Amino acid sequence: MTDAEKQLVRREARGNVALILIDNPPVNATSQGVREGLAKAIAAAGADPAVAAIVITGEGRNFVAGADIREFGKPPLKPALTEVLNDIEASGKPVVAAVHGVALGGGFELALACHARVLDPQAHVGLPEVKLGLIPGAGGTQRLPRLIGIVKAIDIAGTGRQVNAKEALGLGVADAIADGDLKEFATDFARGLVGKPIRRASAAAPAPFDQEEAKAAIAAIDKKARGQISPRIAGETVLLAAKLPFSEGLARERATFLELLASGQSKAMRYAFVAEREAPRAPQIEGVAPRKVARVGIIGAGTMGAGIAVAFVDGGFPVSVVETSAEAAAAGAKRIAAPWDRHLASGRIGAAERAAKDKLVSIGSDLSAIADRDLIIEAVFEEMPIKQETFRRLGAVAKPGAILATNTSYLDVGQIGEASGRPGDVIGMHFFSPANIMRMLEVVQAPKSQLDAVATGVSIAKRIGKIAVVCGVCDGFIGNRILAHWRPLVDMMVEDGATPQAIDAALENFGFAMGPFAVADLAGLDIGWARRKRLAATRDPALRYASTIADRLCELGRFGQKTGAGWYVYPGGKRTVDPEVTALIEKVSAEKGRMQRDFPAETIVRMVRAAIVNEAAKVLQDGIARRPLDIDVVLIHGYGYPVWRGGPMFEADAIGLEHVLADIEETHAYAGDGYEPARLIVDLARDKRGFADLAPGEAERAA
Ligand code: 3H9
Repeated sequence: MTDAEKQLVRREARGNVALILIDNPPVNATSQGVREGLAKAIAAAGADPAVAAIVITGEGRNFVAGADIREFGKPPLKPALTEVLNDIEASGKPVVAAVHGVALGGGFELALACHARVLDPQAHVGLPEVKLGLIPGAGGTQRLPRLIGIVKAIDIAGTGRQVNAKEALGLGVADAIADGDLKEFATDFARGLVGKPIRRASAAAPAPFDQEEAKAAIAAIDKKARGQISPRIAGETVLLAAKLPFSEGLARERATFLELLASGQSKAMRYAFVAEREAPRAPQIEGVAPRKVARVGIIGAGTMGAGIAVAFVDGGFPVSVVETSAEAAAAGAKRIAAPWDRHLASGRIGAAERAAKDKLVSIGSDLSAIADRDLIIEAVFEEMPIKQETFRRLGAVAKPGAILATNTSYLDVGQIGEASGRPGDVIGMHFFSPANIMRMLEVVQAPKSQLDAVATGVSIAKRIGKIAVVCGVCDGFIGNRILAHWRPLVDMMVEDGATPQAIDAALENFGFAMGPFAVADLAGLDIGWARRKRLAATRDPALRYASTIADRLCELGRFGQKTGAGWYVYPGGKRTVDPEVTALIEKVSAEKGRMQRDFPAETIVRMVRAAIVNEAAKVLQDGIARRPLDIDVVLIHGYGYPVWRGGPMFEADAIGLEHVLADIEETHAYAGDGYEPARLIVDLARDKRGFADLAPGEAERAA
């Protein structure tokens, strides 16, 4: 072995068992050096007469997290993982995988090629390739069904979900769960296999199964994938294991894997994977140390405040919540407890864990309770005077150096910060609802926010499992500003002849989980109504007002799902078109004298995407987002933009900005003022460049 290989794959002797250790931080991906090192180590152990059995394991936090994503798209380097795994499986000496942390993708495939698998109790295994627009490419779709059956393998390969050790044991994919030290346990286990017949997954036949059940499982996975193709293909490739000999199935799997690797969907999903991890590394906070946060305070225990409290407690932080009165505090306590009580009832958490949650929260109505807190998040009503008053009081009570964060979705964080008397400590933390579930978090940097305060917002996000994107101050920051721009466009279309259900269907077929009218019904129409009334006096009369129908629905008390009716009605919980709404739309359109026209689904989608990309470019020009990837991450994780499209900026580049510009011009011609093409897109399209070609700071110079 060369020095480089020794570092990546090492061999240690444990009596007559060879322990092969993969050591390739951060996650032991099967990079070229690992594949080569593994091949050599297996060959050497096979040839060594002192070795009777072999254990393969990983150093660090994981077994192996899969193929090296950074090698994808580059010319393949020998040896291929498939060949290495075939060699491992062919070994005449028993080979045991000792799995801790995660064994994912190629890592799980490595474990499947071994003759037995021993799992740490906390280990997880899975085939997440579909989440990168791929299918397993090193035997996963052919070995797994031979071990656990076709239908269960379709589920695991088609969904990409992680399977815990207990389930893995039940499925028969794990042979044992380690008791005590994993390496020792696995070494003993391997020794126990010496002299016994070797069990090779590839030699087994999948158990008999119900064809119809398998087809239904694939159809269900395909439906959930909303336009993403790899989950269905993964399921279909698993099905081949029932029809083809192992080697042919393996060849078909490999060919499909390579085809998908070159597909637009996989490129988009791999980009999104990297973008999600890149987003928190905002250039302005590079090298800036965050402040220490051990204890958290939250002002307000309404829907948002309660969700934020749950998120922090779930992240292990002691949280003190302050409400306006004892009654409000009691109601807030109930809201905070609700998700944990549900998890307890469903068995997701046990009684001890449930009790531990309660120990971390205190709630009352005395503001001094948050005086010792390192981070205080305000989640009161979305009204500037109320927020300012809260910050004035926080400025007086909070300890020096505490970070004061406002959970606002639209308001000026700078103005709120001034009220505290210490604007340097103030940032925005815009959580998305439900705050304990949604992973997106916009960390808002106001002009006077100190960089270490911003860095703290970002680092704390990671600690509670959120994805932070840093943005500047404007009405709606990144996400809501873009939403507020394109949302009126579909209202205009409804006035001009499109139905809400046609628009929802078009955008759901595009890949959004829910169309905009269904979302409005879920979120509550009253929120937008209140905002429109508040802004009525300052509205630009040159802009077309297309919310009349929404206003009328609210006047009728139709606030959406919570009142049983909004854009739709919900008999038995099912979203249903209401003839009354259809009549109302026709009436308002006639009153306004709107010419009716056809909106094919393709036009709806093209115009909406054009409006999103156009406003996103303005967000870049204005310096609200520093990088196109920030926008993609916000739209994917905050607004359900289909991840297999990579987000609007990535998709716009893939389409070509000159084509997107033509769509923007068409949208502008239709929707009028406010929809003018962004200078940045005009410039980039002229130069045949894309968003990905932007140099740091270039977008702002285009403004
Ligand atoms: C595959 O296996 C194909 C095969 O079937 C066929 C082959 C022929 N490669 O997420 P984190 C980096 S497809 C390279 O922040 P966590 C990641 O970029 C693969 N790098 O940590 C980050 O680096 P940086 C199937 C990888 O603890 C650092 O590791 N496997 C890879 O929250 C830490 O990552 C998957 O899809 C990789 N495969 O979560 C698994 N994975 O700091 C994808 C991670 O420089 N990975 N990195 O940005 C994961 O799900 C999570 O990363 C994991 C750790 C659960 C492992």
